[in-house]
Amino acid sequence: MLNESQLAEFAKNGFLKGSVVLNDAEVEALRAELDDVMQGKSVKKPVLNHNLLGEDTLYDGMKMTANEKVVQIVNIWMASDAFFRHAANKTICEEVAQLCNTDTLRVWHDQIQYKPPITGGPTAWHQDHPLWPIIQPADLVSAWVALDDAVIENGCMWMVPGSHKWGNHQKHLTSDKDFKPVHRHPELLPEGADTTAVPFEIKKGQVGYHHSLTWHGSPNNRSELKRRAIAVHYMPAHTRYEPTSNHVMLSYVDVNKGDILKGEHFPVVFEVTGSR
Ligand SMILES: O=C(O)CCC(=O)C(=O)O
Repeated sequence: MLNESQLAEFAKNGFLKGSVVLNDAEVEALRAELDDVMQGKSVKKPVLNHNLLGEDTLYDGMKMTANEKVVQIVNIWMASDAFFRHAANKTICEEVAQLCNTDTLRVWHDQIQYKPPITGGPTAWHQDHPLWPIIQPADLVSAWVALDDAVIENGCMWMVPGSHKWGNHQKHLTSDKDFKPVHRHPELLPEGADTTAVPFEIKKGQVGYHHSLTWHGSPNNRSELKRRAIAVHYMPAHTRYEPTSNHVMLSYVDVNKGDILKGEHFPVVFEVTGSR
Protein backbone atom coordinates (compact mmCIF):
# COMPACT_ATOMS: atom_id res chain seq x y z
CA MET A 1 0.00 0.00 0.00
CA LEU A 2 1.13 3.53 -0.70
CA ASN A 3 1.53 5.96 2.18
CA GLU A 4 0.24 9.53 2.39
CA SER A 5 3.46 11.09 1.17
CA GLN A 6 3.58 8.78 -1.88
CA LEU A 7 -0.04 9.63 -2.71
CA ALA A 8 0.78 13.34 -2.35
CA GLU A 9 3.84 12.93 -4.60
CA PHE A 10 1.73 11.28 -7.31
CA ALA A 11 -0.95 13.97 -7.02
CA LYS A 12 1.74 16.66 -7.44
CA ASN A 13 3.90 15.11 -10.16
CA GLY A 14 1.61 12.66 -12.01
CA PHE A 15 4.10 9.81 -11.61
CA LEU A 16 5.65 7.81 -8.79
CA LYS A 17 8.22 5.06 -8.32
CA GLY A 18 6.80 2.07 -6.45
CA SER A 19 8.53 -0.93 -4.92
CA VAL A 20 10.16 -3.98 -6.48
CA VAL A 21 7.12 -6.17 -7.16
CA LEU A 22 8.77 -9.05 -9.07
CA ASN A 23 11.71 -11.11 -7.86
CA ASP A 24 14.42 -12.34 -10.26
CA ALA A 25 12.66 -15.68 -10.91
CA GLU A 26 9.38 -13.92 -11.71
CA VAL A 27 11.14 -11.55 -14.10
CA GLU A 28 12.86 -14.51 -15.78
CA ALA A 29 9.52 -16.29 -16.21
CA LEU A 30 7.96 -13.21 -17.85
CA ARG A 31 10.99 -12.72 -20.09
CA ALA A 32 10.64 -16.32 -21.33
CA GLU A 33 6.93 -15.81 -22.01
CA LEU A 34 7.72 -12.56 -23.80
CA ASP A 35 10.24 -14.31 -26.05
CA ASP A 36 7.63 -16.91 -27.01
CA VAL A 37 4.94 -14.36 -27.81
CA MET A 38 7.32 -12.01 -29.61
CA GLN A 39 8.53 -14.86 -31.83
CA GLY A 40 4.97 -15.92 -32.58
CA LYS A 41 5.40 -19.25 -30.76
CA SER A 42 2.54 -18.84 -28.28
CA VAL A 43 -0.72 -20.65 -29.07
CA LYS A 44 -2.87 -17.68 -28.12
CA LYS A 45 -2.01 -14.36 -29.75
CA PRO A 46 -1.89 -10.76 -28.52
CA VAL A 47 -3.80 -7.94 -30.20
CA LEU A 48 -0.65 -6.44 -31.75
CA ASN A 49 2.94 -7.62 -32.14
CA HIS A 50 4.85 -5.22 -34.35
CA ASN A 51 7.52 -2.59 -34.66
CA LEU A 52 5.99 0.60 -33.32
CA LEU A 53 8.32 2.43 -35.73
CA GLY A 54 7.39 0.30 -38.73
CA GLU A 55 9.11 1.29 -41.96
CA ASP A 56 6.13 3.28 -43.13
CA THR A 57 5.53 4.91 -39.79
CA LEU A 58 6.25 8.56 -39.37
CA TYR A 59 7.64 9.65 -36.05
CA ASP A 60 6.89 13.31 -35.48
CA GLY A 61 6.91 14.03 -39.20
CA MET A 62 10.22 12.29 -39.88
CA LYS A 63 10.66 8.93 -41.55
CA MET A 64 12.38 6.56 -39.13
CA THR A 65 15.56 4.89 -40.26
CA ALA A 66 14.50 1.38 -41.19
CA ASN A 67 16.60 -0.36 -38.57
CA GLU A 68 15.25 1.52 -35.56
CA LYS A 69 12.89 -0.64 -33.61
CA VAL A 70 10.51 -0.60 -30.68
CA VAL A 71 8.71 -3.92 -30.39
CA GLN A 72 5.21 -3.14 -29.20
CA ILE A 73 2.98 -5.99 -28.07
CA VAL A 74 -0.54 -5.00 -27.08
CA ASN A 75 -2.49 -7.30 -24.75
CA ILE A 76 0.14 -9.90 -24.12
CA TRP A 77 -2.25 -10.95 -21.31
CA MET A 78 -4.45 -12.57 -23.98
CA ALA A 79 -1.52 -14.69 -25.16
CA SER A 80 0.08 -15.53 -21.84
CA ASP A 81 -1.50 -16.61 -18.54
CA ALA A 82 1.62 -15.44 -16.70
CA PHE A 83 1.12 -11.92 -18.03
CA PHE A 84 -2.56 -12.07 -17.09
CA ARG A 85 -1.53 -13.00 -13.54
CA HIS A 86 0.89 -10.09 -13.67
CA ALA A 87 -1.95 -7.72 -14.58
CA ALA A 88 -3.70 -8.88 -11.42
CA ASN A 89 -0.58 -8.48 -9.21
CA LYS A 90 -1.98 -7.75 -5.75
CA THR A 91 0.48 -5.03 -4.74
CA ILE A 92 0.20 -3.21 -8.06
CA CYS A 93 -3.60 -3.39 -8.16
CA GLU A 94 -4.02 -2.24 -4.54
CA GLU A 95 -1.75 0.71 -5.21
CA VAL A 96 -3.33 1.66 -8.55
CA ALA A 97 -6.75 1.49 -6.85
CA GLN A 98 -5.44 3.92 -4.22
CA LEU A 99 -4.08 6.26 -6.92
CA CYS A 100 -7.38 6.12 -8.84
CA ASN A 101 -9.45 6.25 -5.65
CA THR A 102 -11.57 3.35 -6.85
CA ASP A 103 -12.77 -0.04 -5.60
CA THR A 104 -12.59 -1.85 -8.96
CA LEU A 105 -9.95 -2.07 -11.67
CA ARG A 106 -10.32 -3.37 -15.20
CA VAL A 107 -7.56 -3.82 -17.74
CA TRP A 108 -7.94 -1.26 -20.51
CA HIS A 109 -5.03 -2.90 -22.32
CA ASP A 110 -1.45 -3.78 -21.65
CA GLN A 111 1.65 -3.02 -23.62
CA ILE A 112 5.16 -4.38 -23.94
CA GLN A 113 7.74 -1.95 -25.21
CA TYR A 114 11.04 -3.64 -26.00
CA LYS A 115 13.89 -1.45 -27.18
CA PRO A 116 16.60 -3.79 -28.42
CA PRO A 117 20.30 -2.98 -27.86
CA ILE A 118 21.83 -0.39 -30.23
CA THR A 119 18.84 -0.18 -32.60
CA GLY A 120 16.14 0.54 -30.01
CA GLY A 121 14.18 3.55 -31.27
CA PRO A 122 12.41 6.39 -29.48
CA THR A 123 8.87 6.53 -28.14
CA ALA A 124 7.67 10.04 -28.94
CA TRP A 125 6.59 12.50 -26.25
CA HIS A 126 2.91 11.94 -25.63
CA GLN A 127 0.02 11.85 -23.21
CA ASP A 128 -1.80 8.52 -23.02
CA HIS A 129 -5.44 9.50 -22.75
CA PRO A 130 -5.62 11.61 -25.95
CA LEU A 131 -4.35 8.52 -27.79
CA TRP A 132 -7.21 6.48 -26.32
CA PRO A 133 -10.17 8.28 -27.94
CA ILE A 134 -12.81 5.71 -27.00
CA ILE A 135 -12.80 6.09 -23.21
CA GLN A 136 -13.59 8.78 -20.63
CA PRO A 137 -12.71 10.28 -18.22
CA ALA A 138 -8.96 10.91 -18.42
CA ASP A 139 -8.08 9.56 -15.01
CA LEU A 140 -6.54 6.16 -15.72
CA VAL A 141 -3.30 5.07 -14.10
CA SER A 142 -0.66 2.86 -15.69
CA ALA A 143 1.75 0.53 -13.93
CA TRP A 144 5.03 0.19 -15.84
CA VAL A 145 7.23 -2.69 -14.65
CA ALA A 146 10.80 -2.99 -15.87
CA LEU A 147 11.95 -6.41 -17.08
CA ASP A 148 15.51 -5.00 -17.35
CA ASP A 149 16.96 -2.12 -15.36
CA ALA A 150 15.64 0.88 -17.28
CA VAL A 151 18.28 3.60 -17.09
CA ILE A 152 19.15 6.69 -19.12
CA GLU A 153 21.62 4.68 -21.24
CA ASN A 154 19.06 2.15 -22.50
CA GLY A 155 16.15 4.53 -23.03
CA CYS A 156 14.21 4.78 -19.78
CA MET A 157 11.07 6.91 -19.79
CA TRP A 158 11.26 10.62 -19.00
CA MET A 159 8.41 12.51 -17.34
CA VAL A 160 7.35 16.14 -17.05
CA PRO A 161 6.35 16.77 -13.41
CA GLY A 162 2.90 18.32 -12.95
CA SER A 163 1.96 18.02 -16.64
CA HIS A 164 -1.07 15.82 -15.84
CA LYS A 165 -2.76 18.98 -14.54
CA TRP A 166 -2.45 20.95 -17.78
CA GLY A 167 -5.14 19.24 -19.88
CA ASN A 168 -4.81 17.79 -23.37
CA HIS A 169 -1.76 19.11 -25.25
CA GLN A 170 -1.05 15.98 -27.26
CA LYS A 171 -1.22 17.60 -30.68
CA HIS A 172 1.29 20.28 -29.68
CA LEU A 173 3.97 17.94 -28.29
CA THR A 174 7.23 17.37 -30.08
CA SER A 175 10.90 17.18 -29.10
CA ASP A 176 14.21 18.84 -29.83
CA LYS A 177 17.30 17.05 -31.14
CA ASP A 178 18.20 15.96 -27.59
CA PHE A 179 14.75 14.45 -27.03
CA LYS A 180 13.73 17.25 -24.68
CA PRO A 181 9.95 17.88 -24.81
CA VAL A 182 8.87 20.92 -26.79
CA HIS A 183 5.39 22.47 -26.84
CA ARG A 184 4.68 24.10 -30.21
CA HIS A 185 2.44 26.75 -28.60
CA PRO A 186 3.71 27.32 -25.07
CA GLU A 187 1.33 30.25 -24.72
CA LEU A 188 -1.44 27.63 -24.36
CA LEU A 189 0.13 26.26 -21.18
CA PRO A 190 -0.90 27.48 -17.73
CA GLU A 191 1.20 30.35 -16.44
CA GLY A 192 4.40 29.14 -14.82
CA ALA A 193 4.20 25.64 -16.35
CA ASP A 194 7.72 24.20 -16.36
CA THR A 195 8.16 21.63 -19.15
CA THR A 196 11.55 20.38 -17.96
CA ALA A 197 11.61 16.57 -18.09
CA VAL A 198 13.18 14.27 -15.52
CA PRO A 199 14.43 10.70 -16.07
CA PHE A 200 12.25 7.94 -14.62
CA GLU A 201 14.79 5.17 -14.04
CA ILE A 202 13.14 1.94 -12.86
CA LYS A 203 14.98 -1.13 -11.57
CA LYS A 204 14.33 -4.62 -12.91
CA GLY A 205 11.13 -5.87 -11.26
CA GLN A 206 10.23 -2.42 -9.91
CA VAL A 207 6.97 -0.65 -10.76
CA GLY A 208 6.53 2.98 -11.81
CA TYR A 209 3.08 4.58 -11.94
CA HIS A 210 1.93 7.36 -14.23
CA HIS A 211 -1.30 9.29 -14.77
CA SER A 212 -2.92 9.13 -18.22
CA LEU A 213 -2.31 12.85 -18.88
CA THR A 214 1.33 13.00 -17.77
CA TRP A 215 3.71 13.96 -20.57
CA HIS A 216 6.19 11.14 -21.11
CA GLY A 217 8.45 9.63 -23.73
CA SER A 218 11.59 7.55 -24.02
CA PRO A 219 14.61 8.10 -26.28
CA ASN A 220 16.67 5.61 -28.30
CA ASN A 221 18.46 2.68 -26.76
CA ARG A 222 21.96 2.99 -28.16
CA SER A 223 23.49 0.87 -25.37
CA GLU A 224 24.38 -2.82 -25.44
CA LEU A 225 21.57 -3.46 -22.94
CA LYS A 226 18.07 -4.66 -23.67
CA ARG A 227 15.18 -2.53 -22.40
CA ARG A 228 12.07 -4.66 -21.88
CA ALA A 229 9.03 -3.50 -19.92
CA ILE A 230 5.37 -4.31 -19.38
CA ALA A 231 2.87 -1.50 -18.84
CA VAL A 232 -0.67 -2.28 -17.75
CA HIS A 233 -3.14 0.53 -18.29
CA TYR A 234 -5.87 0.23 -15.65
CA MET A 235 -9.42 1.61 -15.76
CA PRO A 236 -11.10 2.62 -12.50
CA ALA A 237 -14.69 1.43 -11.92
CA HIS A 238 -16.27 4.43 -13.68
CA THR A 239 -14.40 4.42 -17.03
CA ARG A 240 -16.96 4.72 -19.84
CA TYR A 241 -16.99 3.84 -23.52
CA GLU A 242 -17.20 7.20 -25.35
CA PRO A 243 -15.93 6.78 -28.92
CA THR A 244 -14.73 9.87 -30.79
CA SER A 245 -12.15 8.24 -33.03
CA ASN A 246 -10.54 4.88 -33.75
CA HIS A 247 -8.42 2.66 -31.49
CA VAL A 248 -7.00 -0.84 -31.78
CA MET A 249 -9.28 -2.04 -28.92
CA LEU A 250 -12.45 -0.75 -30.60
CA SER A 251 -13.31 -4.09 -32.20
CA TYR A 252 -13.28 -5.75 -28.75
CA VAL A 253 -15.94 -3.42 -27.30
CA ASP A 254 -19.45 -4.81 -26.95
CA VAL A 255 -21.14 -2.22 -24.72
CA ASN A 256 -23.13 0.83 -25.78
CA LYS A 257 -21.84 4.39 -25.95
CA GLY A 258 -21.85 5.90 -22.47
CA ASP A 259 -21.75 2.52 -20.69
CA ILE A 260 -19.02 1.36 -18.33
CA LEU A 261 -16.41 -0.37 -20.48
CA LYS A 262 -16.82 -3.98 -19.34
CA GLY A 263 -16.59 -7.40 -20.90
CA GLU A 264 -14.30 -10.36 -21.32
CA HIS A 265 -11.68 -8.30 -23.13
CA PHE A 266 -11.55 -5.76 -20.31
CA PRO A 267 -11.31 -8.10 -17.33
CA VAL A 268 -11.75 -7.08 -13.71
CA VAL A 269 -8.43 -7.69 -11.96
CA PHE A 270 -9.16 -6.01 -8.66
CA GLU A 271 -12.29 -5.60 -6.60
CA VAL A 272 -12.67 -4.60 -2.98
CA THR A 273 -14.65 -7.51 -1.53
CA GLY A 274 -18.30 -6.64 -1.15
CA SER A 275 -18.00 -3.47 -3.24
CA ARG A 276 -20.27 -4.64 -6.07
O1 LIG B 1 7.92 2.00 -22.52
C1 LIG B 1 8.03 3.16 -22.93
O2 LIG B 1 9.11 3.69 -23.13
C2 LIG B 1 6.80 4.00 -23.13
C3 LIG B 1 5.59 3.40 -22.49
C4 LIG B 1 4.42 4.29 -22.45
O3 LIG B 1 4.31 5.25 -23.17
C5 LIG B 1 3.34 3.98 -21.50
O4 LIG B 1 3.42 2.97 -20.78
O5 LIG B 1 2.37 4.75 -21.43
